[in-house]
Amino acid sequence: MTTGTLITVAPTGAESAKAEVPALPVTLDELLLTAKECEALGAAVIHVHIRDDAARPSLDPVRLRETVAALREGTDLIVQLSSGGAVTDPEASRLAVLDAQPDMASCTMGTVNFGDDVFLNRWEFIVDLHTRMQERGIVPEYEIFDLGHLAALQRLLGKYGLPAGGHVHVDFVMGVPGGMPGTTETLVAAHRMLRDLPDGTTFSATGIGRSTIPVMLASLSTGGHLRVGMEDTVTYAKGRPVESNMQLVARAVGFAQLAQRPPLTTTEARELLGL
Ligand code: KMH
Ligand code: ZN
Repeated sequence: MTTGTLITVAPTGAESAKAEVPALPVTLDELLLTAKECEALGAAVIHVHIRDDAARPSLDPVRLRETVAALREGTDLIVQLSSGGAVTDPEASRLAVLDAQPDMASCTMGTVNFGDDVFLNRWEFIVDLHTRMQERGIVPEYEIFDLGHLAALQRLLGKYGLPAGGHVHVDFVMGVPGGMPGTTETLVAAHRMLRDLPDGTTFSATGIGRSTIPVMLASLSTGGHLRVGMEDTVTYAKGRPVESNMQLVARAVGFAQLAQRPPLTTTEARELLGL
């Protein structure tokens, strides 16, 4: 059954430097303004990475709590904190993200080469994240960087049970150098593997860099949802830097409307995700 489109904005990430990408929201004020504007355009979920006063990636617990509170007060968006952080973040700090009590948190389903770095996600760490989120009623978004991560998710759910809320939602992060490519063929392969997951499992997809548009089109045409934002894409078109997250959300909303799958409201999104 075709439904509307869940649109997630990932406005900041941990990889781009403010000096190189001045439009990147890095302060709480910038993040909040971006969040409000993206919500008005049709985003329902915000995937959050925060920065410190020097605009470096941070998992500072106080800042995380303040960020969750400010987003809750200023918007109706579903607040999803990144437990992935930056490739340099230790596991303990990544687990402590859950102490900020977000609505959702990301949970990456395996280790992946990440450009010249390694994004480490050991099995025991994944189990810890999953079970702590179950205990605290935080809904995970399982991040899938490679096809094997879907097999790991099947194993995780088989051994440790469904997430809080009972609904399984995954996000295909495609086109990371070292992960699965951001192509239609790969998205179709990932989509087919969802048959091994619980009935009703939903997915969104994002394509890093220039794979953003092919992945968006492939996701919409296979019944998937969309994640967009400057975490994943800083070039709007050849030779044109992204001006704002709003520009990317507006484009995603336009594609979703063309596909006759308009953006889900935040209320509809909560229902879909089991929040
Ligand atoms: N920054 C990447 C190393 C997540 O947010 O959970 C990890 C990442 C995934 O962005
Ligand atoms: Zn992230």
